[in-house]
Amino acid sequence: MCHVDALYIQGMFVMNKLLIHSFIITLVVTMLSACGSGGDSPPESLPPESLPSEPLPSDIPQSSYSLFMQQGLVTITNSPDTNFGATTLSVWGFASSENPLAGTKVIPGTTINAEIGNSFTVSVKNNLSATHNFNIAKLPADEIQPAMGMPIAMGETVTYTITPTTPGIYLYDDSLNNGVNRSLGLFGVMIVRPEPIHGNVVWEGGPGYDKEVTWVITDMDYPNWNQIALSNGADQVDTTRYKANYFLMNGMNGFQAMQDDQTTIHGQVGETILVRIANAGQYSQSLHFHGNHFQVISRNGIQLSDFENQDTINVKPNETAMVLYTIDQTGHYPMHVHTAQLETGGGVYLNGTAAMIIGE
Ligand SMILES: [Cu+2]
Repeated sequence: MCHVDALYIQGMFVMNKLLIHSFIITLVVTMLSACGSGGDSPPESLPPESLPSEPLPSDIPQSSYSLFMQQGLVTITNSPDTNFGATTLSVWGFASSENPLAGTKVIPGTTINAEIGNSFTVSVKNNLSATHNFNIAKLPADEIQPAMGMPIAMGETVTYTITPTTPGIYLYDDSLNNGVNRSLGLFGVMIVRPEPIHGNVVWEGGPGYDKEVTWVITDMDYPNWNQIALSNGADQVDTTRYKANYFLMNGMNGFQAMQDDQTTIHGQVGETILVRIANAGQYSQSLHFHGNHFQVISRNGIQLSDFENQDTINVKPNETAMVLYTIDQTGHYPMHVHTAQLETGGGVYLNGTAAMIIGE
């Protein structure tokens, strides 16, 4: 990052923290173009150049999933502007393999991909030091066996059979301890798609799309919840007190998320991107998209027929939404949250919830 531009950003920030739009636009423009054209040094990292138009291998439904509840780490990088903010957070998560290597992402948990009408299994093993559970919000009880929410003791495994019937995004979690277990990272999403015969449609007879991204957002009160739960147990957390100091987008800070090609909305002018959103945190977040408006097609698993045209969507804790964003112009645009505090991580600006939108 060029020094002049970094100083300019700093100055903007000091002058008016509330000028979030100007700030982020300035930042994005600075990060992605100013330094690259005639600047004194190349940009530190480039935006993603292309996204696969075919489904990723990870999107293909599997007949069985294994989730391991265990401790993991979230690595937060420095702000490229201030060189502050880097830290490592100890969390819990639903890992895809047992004893993951140090640094393996466990937030969000393994994404479960499913197709309506096709049964598959999810084995949940508890490698943590207390009782936990497994729960999929808004999934009808008759679509999963055995019943969700049963205690899974230390070292035990429960294998569920799931036969989903309604396409969409579902938030799964450990619902014990008044949300403390979820807040520490025990969450992930299940994505249910219609049968491929219907093409790239959100549901049978529903709107089509060209590409899709998933945004799982969360927040953490690291000193009062994580550190107490990790040292004394989740039942020792005072849940009447919560003041989040980290806000994560797909388990990353804003700077990381804006460089992540699985998080970026990226396409050609005219392409429509399906954005599936789940809020696993404790705070409501108002996500504001630049560049174009979007249509809200589903909220909390309920398919809407009269799509709202918006540029901001509020997603409450434990809720989900799906929106369609059509790229109608070239350029780089931010998605950010409309609350300044939620744009921070450990008090460092733009370490919070953010993503990038790129039209080509
Ligand atoms: Cu904005």
